[in-house]
Amino acid sequence: MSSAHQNLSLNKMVNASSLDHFSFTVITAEWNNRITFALEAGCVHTLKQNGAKDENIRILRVPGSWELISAARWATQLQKNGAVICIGAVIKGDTPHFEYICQGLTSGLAQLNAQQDIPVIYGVLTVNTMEQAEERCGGKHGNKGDEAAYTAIKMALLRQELHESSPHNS
Ligand code: RBF
Repeated sequence: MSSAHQNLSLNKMVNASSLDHFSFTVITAEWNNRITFALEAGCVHTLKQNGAKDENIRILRVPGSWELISAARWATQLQKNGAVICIGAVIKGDTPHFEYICQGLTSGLAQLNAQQDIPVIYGVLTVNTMEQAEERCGGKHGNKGDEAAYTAIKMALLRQELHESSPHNS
């Protein structure tokens, strides 16, 4: 599915200071790191470009995408606002391992989103070939790390907006 028709830009939603106090944790899997480090760079660049402060961006590395689940859980336990962004690249090989990792990772991160309050963003490529991965970390399909950052910002702002407008908070 192309992202050409997805609304992943921030338009005029964010003014320079609105991300001042938000914390972002970017967790990157080192497996296929030619891809994942490019995704991470895109993600961090987009966070900063939209006003996230250097000192509020934490970058963690885990061995493979499978480990994103534990690290994301630990990160959400420490954060009061903002978002946790998981970055990985799972590339189909000759064995069923791909399916197991993708399925476990997807349901692990889905559970985290369902069970706690900090948004956990799915910035994981699940592709058939290295070429498809390259096209999505700065190639003809853009950089999905940028898109993960936009999603993180939108969710962090949405959560804050809901908290601020809740009658229980006034
Ligand atoms: N991790 C990834 O992030 N992407 C992969 O494409 C990937 N492929 C794997 C293939 C095999 C056969 C194995 C054993 C592991 C793979 N992993 C991959 C690593 C996995 O996410 C995890 O780090 C290890 O299984 C240790 O828990």
